[in-house]
Amino acid sequence: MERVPLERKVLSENDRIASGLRARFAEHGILCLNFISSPGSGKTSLLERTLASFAAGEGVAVLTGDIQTENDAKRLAKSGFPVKQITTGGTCHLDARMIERALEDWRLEDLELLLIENVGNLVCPSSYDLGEAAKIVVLSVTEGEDKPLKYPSIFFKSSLLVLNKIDLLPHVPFDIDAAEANARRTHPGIDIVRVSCQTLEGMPDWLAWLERTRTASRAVVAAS
Ligand SMILES: Nc1nc2c(ncn2[C@@H]2O[C@H](COP(=O)(O)OP(=O)(O)OP(=O)(O)O)[C@@H](O)[C@H]2O)c(=O)[nH]1
Ligand SMILES: [Mg+2]
Repeated sequence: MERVPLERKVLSENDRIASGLRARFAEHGILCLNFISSPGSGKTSLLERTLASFAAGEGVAVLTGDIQTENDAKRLAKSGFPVKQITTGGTCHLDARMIERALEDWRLEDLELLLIENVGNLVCPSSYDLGEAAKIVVLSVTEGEDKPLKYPSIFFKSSLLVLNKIDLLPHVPFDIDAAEANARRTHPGIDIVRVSCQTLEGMPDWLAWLERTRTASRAVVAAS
């Protein structure tokens, strides 16, 4: 079979499973967020800081994707919240089937927020719907302000851009205003927050975005 029709078939099968997941998340009132970035931009660090902001016993859980190791799950499990590693064994993105399998032995009734850290990659994960309510793209200041123009798909599909590692701005030639302008050129409606997972600068802006999104999601559940 030619590559393009095969790719289309794989993606439509993924879409079918993802819409089943989305329906289950809606049924259980779960907000699911899919974090995507290049390797090392700070997805796990952002999730560590985020989990630390929650009260013990909140209905929060994390799935974290990696090609090879369990390192991120070990880091995130220190929070005390349920965490599961999905090791893809070479695949450069998570897909909906992997999420479905990972959720098999979790009680969705107990969850209100599901955070998914995708495999570090700015290209492939953008094509695979995981049933999430929103994608969040993380870009760090060491990566170059042109990335939203070079990899437009993930910036176009994301609801929020987290510009991370702003503590490094004095040390790198990164024009953060140009990065934001490039992101808005690709996706005019994208929300943007600037944070440092190191110094915690900007963290309240990210947590406020998350809280607004959780409130909006609860309102949808209440109305349905
Ligand atoms: N200076 C600085 N370093 C940071 C910041 N956030 C993360 N780092 C560092 O960047 C490195 C990568 O961070 P991770 O959180 O592992 O990045 P990741 O996106 O989860 O990486 P992958 O899972 O491999 O894709 C680590 O050494 C972090 O300590 C930040 O805000 N400032
Ligand atoms: Mg990580």
